[in-house]
Parts: sequence; C-alpha cells; structure tokens
Amino acid sequence: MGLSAAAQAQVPHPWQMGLQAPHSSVQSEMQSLNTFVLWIIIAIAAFVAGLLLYVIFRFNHKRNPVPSRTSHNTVIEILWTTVPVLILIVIAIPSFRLVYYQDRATHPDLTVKVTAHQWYWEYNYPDQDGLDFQSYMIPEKQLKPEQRALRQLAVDNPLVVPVGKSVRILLTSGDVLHSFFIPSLGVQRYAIPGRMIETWFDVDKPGDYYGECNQICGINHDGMSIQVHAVSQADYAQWLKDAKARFSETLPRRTARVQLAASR
Ligand SMILES: [Cu+2]
Repeated sequence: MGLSAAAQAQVPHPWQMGLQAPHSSVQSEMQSLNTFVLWIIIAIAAFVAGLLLYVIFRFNHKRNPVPSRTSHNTVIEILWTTVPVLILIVIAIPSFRLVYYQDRATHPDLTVKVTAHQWYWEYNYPDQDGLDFQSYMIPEKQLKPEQRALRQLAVDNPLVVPVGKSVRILLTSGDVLHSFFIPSLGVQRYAIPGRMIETWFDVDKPGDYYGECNQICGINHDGMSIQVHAVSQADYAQWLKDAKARFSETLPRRTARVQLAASR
C-alpha cells in the first residue's frame, strides 16, 4: 500500500491557524458552521468592545461627575434577554442539524468495524468475509526520508476505503476509552468498551487522511495513529482481494477464539 507524500496528505502543518481542508461531506458542513459561528462571535465581541469603549469615553469621572442612579429599565432588560436567546437559537438550529447529520449514515455503501486497543487500531470489514487486520504506527526511525512530515501519523496497514462512498463506522474498544479522530474527514467519536458507537464519512478525493487517538489511553497513546487511504472503486476491489489473501492468517485465529468462547 503506497504512502503518499506529505504534499497530498491531509496532515497538520507547523503554525497552522485554521482547520484542515475538508474532504468529507460532514467536514464541509462543520467548516461552514464554524465560519458562521465565528462571524457571530466577531459581531458580538465588536459590539461589546464598542459599548465598553463608549462607556469609558462618555461616562468617565471627568465627563460625567454625577452618575445616574438608574437601577431598572424594562426595555433594555427585555432586549438583553431576548436578543441573546434569539442568537442562541440561530446557532442551535444548524448545530443540531449537523449533530444528527454526522451521527448516522443514512445509506451506507460499506461498513467498517473499528476496535481500539492499547495501543493500535483493529479494522474489520464484516461484509468482506470478516476481513480483519491491525494498524500500527510506523516508528519514527523506520520512516523513509520522504515520510518525515508523517511522523506520528503514518501506519503500517491503513484503513482503505473507496472514494465517494458512504462508509459506516461502528466503533468500540477492547480495553479502555479511546477516541477515533480524523480532522479532515470530520470524525471524532469515543471508543468505549462494551458499547458500539456509529458514525460515518465519505471521502471526496483519493489520498491519505491522517488522525490520531484523541483520548489519553495509556503509555503508548501517542502511537495510536490513524491513516485512511482512499482509492477508486477499482483499486478498492483489487485491494480487497489482496488484503483477504494477505491477512487471511488472522482468520483461523479469530475462528478459534469464537469456538473457544462458544465452548465455555
Ligand atoms: Cu487510544
């Protein structure tokens, strides 16, 4: 599986100020909401700063030696209650819409079960004869020179998905709390032992999209890198064939585990 150079990869950059470029429907929506809320925040901050400056200028001790004794003003009190409520409603409506949009895939094309372990990720394709493999971060010393920018990000076996398809993620943990976090795809969900949490993404372009476990989960928490490798449908079909052969040695072990569990 080729690891693309840092230039095409969705990775964090030094001195990055904004969010990573969006590459899924959910992340595009998240960035629009982020920009929308940012403008509301700028307007409120400017308004409050303007009021403060006006009060400092107009009502200081020199210009206003005898302060007003006003303690109530019904009109102003109604305004400063209703206007913030309206602003919160304006923010809440698109927020809730987005929360439910990213919560579940409405028409998933494929399902990947993701299990977090101390300290690696396990990817399982239940519709592909239970294709199952583990994904470990490549240690810094083993990175090729062109992979320098992928320090703490590149993995040995990426999660491979077809471009443009709705990928349903079923997320759980085999031990402690972890978090499945891929910024450019708008994915961030807890992996909780004993619980199955659903989310989804669709990748818009072929390439590599990097993330990390985002919940302190023990001494090698920093080694739980995530790499999503998005390819065309044809390449995906080819990869499935190769991967089934390559990772087939893990299948008998799994079957043995299931038999062991059943015999107890
Ligand atoms: Cu973790």
